Formats: sequence, structure tokens, C-alpha cells
Amino acid sequence: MNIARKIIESHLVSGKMIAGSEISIRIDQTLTQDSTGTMAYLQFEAMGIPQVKTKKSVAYIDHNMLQAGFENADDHKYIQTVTSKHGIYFSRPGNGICHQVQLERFGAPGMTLLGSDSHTPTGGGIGMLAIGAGGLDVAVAMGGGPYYLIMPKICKVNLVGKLGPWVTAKDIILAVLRKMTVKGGVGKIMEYGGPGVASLSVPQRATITNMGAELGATTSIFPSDEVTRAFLKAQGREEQWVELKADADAEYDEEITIDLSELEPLVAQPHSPDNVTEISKIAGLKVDQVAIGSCTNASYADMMTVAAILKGKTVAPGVSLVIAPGSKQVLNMIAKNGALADMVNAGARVLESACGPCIGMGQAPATDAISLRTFNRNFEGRSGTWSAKVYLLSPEAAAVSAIKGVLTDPREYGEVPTVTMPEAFEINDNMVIAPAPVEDYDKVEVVRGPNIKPFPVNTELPQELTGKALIKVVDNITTDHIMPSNAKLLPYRSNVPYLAEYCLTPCDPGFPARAKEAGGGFIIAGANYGQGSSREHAALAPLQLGIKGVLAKSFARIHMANLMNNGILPLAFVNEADYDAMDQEDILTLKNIREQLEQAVDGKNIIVTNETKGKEIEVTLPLSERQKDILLAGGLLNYTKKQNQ
Ligand code: MIC
Ligand code: SF4
Repeated sequence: MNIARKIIESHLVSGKMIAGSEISIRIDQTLTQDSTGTMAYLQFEAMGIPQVKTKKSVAYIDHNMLQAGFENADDHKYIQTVTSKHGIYFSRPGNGICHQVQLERFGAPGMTLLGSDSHTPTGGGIGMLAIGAGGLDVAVAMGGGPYYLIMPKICKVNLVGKLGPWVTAKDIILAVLRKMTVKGGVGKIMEYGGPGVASLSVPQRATITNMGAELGATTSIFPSDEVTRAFLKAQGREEQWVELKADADAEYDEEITIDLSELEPLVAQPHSPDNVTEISKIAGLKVDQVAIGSCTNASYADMMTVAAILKGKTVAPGVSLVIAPGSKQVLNMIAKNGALADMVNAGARVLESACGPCIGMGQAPATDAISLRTFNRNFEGRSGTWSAKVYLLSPEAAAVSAIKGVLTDPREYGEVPTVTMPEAFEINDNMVIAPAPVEDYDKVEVVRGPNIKPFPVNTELPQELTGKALIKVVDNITTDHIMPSNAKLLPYRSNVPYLAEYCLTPCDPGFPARAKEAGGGFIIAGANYGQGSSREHAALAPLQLGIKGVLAKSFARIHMANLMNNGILPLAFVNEADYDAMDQEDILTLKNIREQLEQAVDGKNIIVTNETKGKEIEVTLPLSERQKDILLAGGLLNYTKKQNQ
């Protein structure tokens, strides 16, 4: 068996491990962050379960850190109190980015982790089966329910050879993205193996598994070996190490090979993480901003390398360099050893340990600016500036380019700084607050600020659904298009009615008004609809606007689950020509949809009538019996309530 199947087997609650069929697994740990967490905890409260049933659940505050008004601080208070009441650990603002801290302090090989953030697979760097999901799925897991997923294919990424000087883990995952594209990982777990693995540290592995999210993969995972043991030992947690390796005769559904020695420093160009080329091919591009940090590349080693490159230099006059160390542990260590001073001396603007510019919370680039970032996503507008062009690259290449003022192949820079992994990281978990003792749960008062508004809940699926095609969008629409997030909107994550006014506005500013006027309807989309974030708001905002279904060429995994959980039908065109022939304003009807769903074998033969064109078209909606019941009930909350009656 391979590693992924071993962990799934040991956590299997229902189903058979046959790729494409529904299984459910037991979840050991959960994580939430604040921008999806408020909703997850509101939903957890709605379920009426007094105490979490996981081995460890942690709530992080790392996204909504700008406090331009009362909203974010209010949400922090809500999360701190609601978690205390229900047995969840609270990582205070300032402690760091959820994925980085989880890896450092809580992750353990062989365990399962479900997180309400798409980059939860970062934990795969330490040999966890770590999956990103919508907040409601995480709420259910906190309540002890299993997590349902489609058994993925397991794709081996065979790493051979050794990285050359200045070539990094970021270049490995960019090479995989170039090969497989942002759709290439859908329905798959990427399992890394081969002789190249041993040369990669845990944070390097985590950079790779983190950005596996950009492949659309269910998750990515590395073996747990002596390198993992050394990392855990340095984090004072050696006892949590177990060895995890694929059997010698392990089978895989697919296999690709990456020869590390052939890689060069790479860069993803605007506006997609798979638009990858060699830095050497486009070097010389004038740069306005360089941003170093995020859950992809803000480890201790990343920061030490950047500091060594910046030491004694000055950031080029036309460049604004911002650096956000990934966690308090990292920030503390570089503060003590002087590396932080080297950054500051060179002119870096040091930000708090949080997501920051990665999710457009500040540091929006200037008009038409070129911004180089060590992050994982460069979707149009995500930086907060629509005309900005964001390039993704390694911290090494970013730091060298910041000094030069132009995009630079770091190999021109000279000798690579040597940075060694510390034998012991600085450990101080004083920013993690334990929940109230069980006997005191009743005494904890949950604080709810005025920004927390009731969230929409769907109703039972009616016999017939009818409405207009309200918008028609192209392939690869991201959740950043569906529900934009930036410094102006992120504070409203617990206020869906407000957010709904911005739903799909990057594609068409008139969409929310049109949807409301029509009393709801349908969204027509291309392939890979909803790629990117796990944000449930990309389903909740359409629900608020009365959206009944989305007809798309195909869907991204987490978004499809979020639609179903909210009772919105995700329908896939059988013939792409039907997508081409459909127009905005067409009136669509799903007749006898309850019977159609109940009777559909493998989700096939579901008929949508295009009243305007006088045509019947076929769509598919492959559903397990459980998913059918969820849709019939009008979403997971209604379904769960019904089950508990
Ligand atoms: C992101 O990177 O897009 C986010 C912000 O972390 C999201 C979660 C969210 O929208 O709150 C994600 O990746 O899931
Ligand atoms: Fe935060 Fe960016 Fe990572 Fe999302 S991708 S968790 S916004 S650092």
C-alpha cells in the first residue's frame, strides 16, 4: 500500500477505497482560521453539540488582522469565547499563520486533519493526511462526525536527483503545476516519494504540499522519515513521530517523475499559479513590490535565507519590500539571532505574522505595478489592485530581485547562503489558550458583536426549479471572483447579506442586483468553477441571492462540496456544446427535480429544459445516497437536523 491509502484505511468509517466512490474518514484534528471560522462556529453552535469530539481542535486568528473598524476585533472576541466554551484551543492573533503553526506545534504523522482553509494540506509535509474543506464540514467533524469525500486516485510524484544551487522547494511545486495545471490534481492525492525526498526538510516539503492546493488536489503527502523525526525533535515533540512509508511494492493510479537536478528557478506569471516559466526567460522585468511570507514560504529557514541575502544591502529605490514571518516562533528566533535586524537595515517593511498581503489585507500594489510574491496564488485582483501583475517565486529569488529592482535569476547573485535547521526551535506556546475546563463551559459567555448576522439556510428542494441564467462565465473562475476578499470585504465574513452585494462582481458588477431582481436563478460556468479557496461564502452569498443551481463544465472539489452543503445544485454539462449554446437570460427549468435526483443512476440523465431555446439538455450530478438526501433536504444543516430528530 501507499502512504495515503494506509492512513485512509486506518481512519475509514464507511465506504470502500475504490477511486471515485464515496468514503468517510475519522478526523483526529481540526483547524479553523478567522475568516472561515466565524461561520464554522456559528454552524457548530447551530448543531447544538456541547463539546468537540476530536483529539485536538485549534482556532487561529491570522487572516482578518487589519482592524480598520470594530468588525474584525469583534469576530476575534466571538471566536475566543465560543472556542473556550466548546473545548477548542485558541491561537491568539500574533501567534502566526494557521498552517505554519499547526505544522510546528500540533501536526503529527499518520493523523488526519480537516481545516476550513484550502491550504490545510501543508500538514502533508509532516506526513499527515490534511484536507481543506468548507466550514460546515469542519463543524461536523468537530462534532465527531466523519468527513465524507470521494476516494481520490493516488498519484505518485517521484522525486529523483538533487536540487542545484538557488533552486528550491517552490521550484519543485511550480514544476509540478506547469506539468499538471490548476485542474490536474482534481480527484487525486499527490504522494511524494523517490530518492529526492530525503534531501528535503519538513518546511520545504510543506511548501510543496501547501501549493498542491493550486493543483486542485484533495491533498498532498510526504513520507515520515528521519528528517521528520529530526524536525519533531527540534520542536520538542519527538514522541509524536511515527515512521510512514509506502511499501516497496506499493501501487499508484498514476505516476510522474521530477528530476530535481534539471530544475531551474521558476516563476508563475499573472494570473494563474500554473502559468510557469523559467525566471531566466523573463528576467529584467522592473519590479515595484516584493512580498515575502504566507503559509507557503515563511519558515525559519526561508527567513534566515532572505536575511542573509539582504544583509549589508539596500532594497532598490523603486521597490517596496514587505516581509511577514510565518509564526511567532520564527519571528522570535530571527529577532533574537539578529536576522530581523539585517532585514530592517536593508529597508524591509516587517509585517506581523499573519496572511496579510496574501489575502489583500493591506499592501495593495500601485496601479499597474509588478509585484513579486512568495505566496501561492496570483489570481487577478487578489492583491487588492486590479491592474497589478503578481508573480509567484521562491524567497531566494524574491530577495535577490528586491535588491536588484528587477526580476533576477538568483543564480547570478553569487554563493548561496548556508542556513542550517536549528537543533531546537524556540518553544513557547503562551499564545495558545486552552479551552475552559469542561465543568466551567456553562459559565463562558459567548460575545457576539453587531457584525455577526444570521446566515442564510436553504429550504427543502422543491418539485420544480425554474429561473433565469443570470450570468455566464468562462473557465477557471476562482472563489476570489465569486466572493472577493480584500481589506474592505474580509471584515464581513460573518455578515453574508452584506457580502452578497459583491458576489461575482469581478466578472460582472451588475450580477447581485440582477439576481435579486429576478428572485434568484442559475449561474452558467466553464471548467474548474470555484477553484482556490475553501470559503463557504462563495456558496452562501449565491444562496443569499437566491441561486438555485450552477451549470458548469466542471467544478473544483471544495467549492462543489460547499454548494451541495448549502443545497445549491452543482450540475455538470454532459456536452460542452450545450455550454456554448446557452446564453445569459435563458429561462431554465428542472422539472420533477426531486424524482429526477432520486432516480438518477450515477447522477446521469438529469434533464434541464432551456425554455428560451426550446431545448432539453443533459447534465450530471454524481451523488451518493447521503448527498442525495442532503440536496433533497436543502443542505447539510437541514439534513443533520432531520437526522437528529
Ligand atoms: C485563501 O488563501 O484564499 C484563503 C483566504 O486562505 C482561503 C480561505 C478564506 O477564504 O477564508 C482558503 O484558501 O481557503
Ligand atoms: Fe493565509 Fe494566504 Fe495561506 Fe490563505 S494562502 S492561508 S491567505 S497565507
